[in-house]
Amino acid sequence: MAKIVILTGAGISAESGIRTFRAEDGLWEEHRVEDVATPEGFAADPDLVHRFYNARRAAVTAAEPNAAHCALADLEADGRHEVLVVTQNVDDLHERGGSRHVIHMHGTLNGALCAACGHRWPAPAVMHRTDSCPSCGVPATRPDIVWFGEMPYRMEEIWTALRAADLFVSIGTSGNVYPAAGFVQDAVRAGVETLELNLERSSGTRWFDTARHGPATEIVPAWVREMLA
Ligand code: BJW
Repeated sequence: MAKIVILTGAGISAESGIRTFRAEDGLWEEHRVEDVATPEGFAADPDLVHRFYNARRAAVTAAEPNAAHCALADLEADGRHEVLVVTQNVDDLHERGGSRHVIHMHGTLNGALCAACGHRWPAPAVMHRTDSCPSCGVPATRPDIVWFGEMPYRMEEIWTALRAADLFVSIGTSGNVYPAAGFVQDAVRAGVETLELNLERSSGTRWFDTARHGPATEIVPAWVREMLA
């Protein structure tokens, strides 16, 4: 059975109405990235960071998976390929689209993390700085999100799957943020075939064996149809 590792980024959720990250003005939902996506930003203004993620959680709850999420679930459900989705996205649209094997390497909006003891629990719809950890009782609740300077989750598992894959596919990611941006080079070194599906050329396009450009809701279902033909 062919093993396929699929890396996804913000572009796959764009047509579900979730904004991507790198706007031309360098701002993200009107905030500087350093203020809302670093441990230092959280330490400086936890109320701001909680408000930012509470708003994003609400936006994701109101969104629906699109044809690209559903196509990847169809590829997995078909059973002829072993499919692992490694997503940088913190939304749950892959799971709601039907994918079963999903790794959230940058965490999830549905998770809460205690900055004091490391305990994790399901996030309420609205989180506050003063929420106490259900395990240690310390009011140090943060979103279970991997910020800049922090180690992404389950990296050994991801690299092992990548090296053992027959095909690596990158969908809807700009290739600007490491370590995910380096997966294509890891795959090439391991002799794995590589395919990019993105709206436009990414920073890493030159590394891929093949690249197809267009909206995810068109090019991902088209690729899956070919795989299942
Ligand atoms: C469409 C579309 C449509 C649009 N259809 N496509 C200097 C050099 C190298 C590295 C570093 C460096 N200085 C610091 C670093 C490390 C740093 C890093 O990479 N920084 C760069 C900015 C340079 N990385 C880290 O700190 C990471 N940790 C780390 O490295 O730990 C050490 C380590 C060492 C060794 C091994 C392993 C680890 C942590 C990174 C955490 C990233 N966190 C964020 C925020 C949290 C999530 C959240 O709040 O939502 O994750 S940042 C943000 O970027 C978010 C995303 O997951 C991530 C990637 O963005 P993505 O998905 O690519 O989105 P965009 O917007 O950039 O691109 C969208 C793409 O879609 C575009 O190409 C569009 O064209 C396309 N698109 N519409 C198809 N309809």
